[in-house]
Amino acid sequence: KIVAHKKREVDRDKRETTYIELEESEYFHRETYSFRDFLLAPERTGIIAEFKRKSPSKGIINDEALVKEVTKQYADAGASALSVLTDRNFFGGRKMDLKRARRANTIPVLRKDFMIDEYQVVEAKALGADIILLIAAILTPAEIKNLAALAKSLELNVLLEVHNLEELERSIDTNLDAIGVNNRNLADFTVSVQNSYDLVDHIPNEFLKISESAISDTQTIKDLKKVGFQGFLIGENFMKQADPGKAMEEFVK
Ligand code: IGP
Repeated sequence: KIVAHKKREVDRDKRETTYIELEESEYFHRETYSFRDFLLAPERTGIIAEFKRKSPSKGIINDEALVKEVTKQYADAGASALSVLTDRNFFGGRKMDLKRARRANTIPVLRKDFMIDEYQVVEAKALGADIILLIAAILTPAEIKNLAALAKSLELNVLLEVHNLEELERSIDTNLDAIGVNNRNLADFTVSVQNSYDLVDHIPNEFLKISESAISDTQTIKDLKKVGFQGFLIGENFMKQADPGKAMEEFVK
């Protein structure tokens, strides 16, 4: 349902804003931050802190928090990267949210959306993103290859999200920088961090290893680090608090 909606949305966006206009964006020619450098920096936490107002599984999480303030607090609290939802219909995100996060911060920003078309990759660069997400569950291996190659040519980092071994094995590509294991099953919304433990040894070491979703305590991060994870994508645990930035500050104390 999300993908069908996204296709219509992208068709409309293409008619509204041309590639030439995207390339005229103030951010289009900027040098991106290295996801790897920030994830592995010893003075940072490895946390990819997410700005997410609502989701299909949880409904409204936080519709008052402001993207600029929250992302700045996340970065000050030691986030290695920021994740900003730009899907409006299902996650309450805005493309402007990504621009605002970009403008306010000097760490990598991930465009969190359902990427199905080259246009969105070019648009991600124009909005100021450093990293794009490719979700194996909604893309063919050929699509992943194409979108990742385009992202690389724009100097964007690529995070591939997988949910099981089959997706991982069919989707591996040299233009990927990081593999994220989603602990949330997109088909039924059940969550289990065990999914990360089950898949970690199947991820080749040349890729950054990220555990995504349902992380709500620091012990889980310690345990995930022990088995080889370098990045931890956390949304709801912070966003469900009135002050998500403060929540992250407390979390990393
Ligand atoms: C964050 P959580 O459980 O901490 O809020 O999860 C992030 O992993 C989740 O928002 C997410 C997501 C996605 C959202 C993972 N993959 C793909 C939209 C699309």
